[in-house]
Amino acid sequence: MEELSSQKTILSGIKPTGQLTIGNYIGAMKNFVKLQNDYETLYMVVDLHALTVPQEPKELRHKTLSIIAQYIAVGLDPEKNNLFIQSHVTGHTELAWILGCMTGLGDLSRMTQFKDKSAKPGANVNAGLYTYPILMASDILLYNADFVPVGEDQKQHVELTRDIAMRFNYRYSDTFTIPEPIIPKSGARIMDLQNPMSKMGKSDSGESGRIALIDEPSLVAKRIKSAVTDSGSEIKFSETDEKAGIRNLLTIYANLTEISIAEIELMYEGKGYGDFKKDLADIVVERLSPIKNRHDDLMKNKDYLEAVLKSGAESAQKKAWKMLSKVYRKVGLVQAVR
Ligand code: ATP
Ligand code: LTN
Repeated sequence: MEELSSQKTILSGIKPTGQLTIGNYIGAMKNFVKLQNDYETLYMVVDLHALTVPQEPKELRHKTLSIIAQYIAVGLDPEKNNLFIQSHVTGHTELAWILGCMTGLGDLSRMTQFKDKSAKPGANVNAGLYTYPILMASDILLYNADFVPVGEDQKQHVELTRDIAMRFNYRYSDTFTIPEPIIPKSGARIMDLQNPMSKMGKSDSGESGRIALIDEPSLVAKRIKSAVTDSGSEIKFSETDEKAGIRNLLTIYANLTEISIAEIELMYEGKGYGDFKKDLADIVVERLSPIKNRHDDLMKNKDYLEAVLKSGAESAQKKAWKMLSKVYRKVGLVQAVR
């Protein structure tokens, strides 16, 4: 990441589909925090994306605000970052329409996230789930983002965004910046604690397979201690499927402490999974407790959160209008007289 120059724009978003997990934190939010000092940063809660799966309206409102509070609680300073809610800015869905008219059905059908989500038993396979990557491309291109910090599962969507942007630029002349994903080398895919062959997801994982940033400390410890491992006993990183559980726990340990995996292996030579899990439970609790406390305080201060959102949306809206009118002009729409 060292080679990134300043003045560039960083943008990312998280869906309010459930409680944020340590997967969201390690794969994406840790990078949001790291990048906040040197770049222009826009971090959204992408509530329109959440509607691709059925949501209870009251809960959706609560989860959306709770994620804004968690953005601040993990260390994003609202003075330095543009924190806002996607639906507060007009332009995301409008640009998505234009981009949708330039995106092939074949491209959308290739998307792994669509294939996975629509193959789930009882899945509600609606048009929004299918066109979701176009809205994501619009989120990114609307602000000319240079870099997009995300976990591994979003790489394909950022690649599609790049293709759409290049297609538009080729057809209508240079308009969009071609964005690049920023994906952490380690921790880009934290796995479900009960099923370490699948990704920990805030809405896809069962309760015992995930840890939320705002879970009670006793629950956090319990989840780590009951994480699935294997019949072995050595604390060693291995790429084999059998070792997926311990590999995932080692990755979580390394990412929350910044101690390298090799060093952790040395620290636990001659010790068993029980000792390792006990220490990891303490580490996760120690790391998450201040986040939970700060979140809980912020949720009692709705006026403050609303002020943050107002200023975030105002400044994002200015940028969005500018880009949208440029795009409308380039594709040949007659300018409205206002
Ligand atoms: P859902 O289960 O509802 O699909 P999710 O937990 O996958 O949600 P998103 O809102 O889709 O979360 O993702 C927010 C960010 O967190 C994205 O950048 C995504 O790549 C990253 N992310 C999500 N899950 C993980 C994970 N298990 N490990 C690392 N990064 C993750
Ligand atoms: N598709 C992403 C969420 C998302 C996003 C974005 C991420 C929507 N818009 C723009 C980065 C940039 C997901 O499912 N995690």
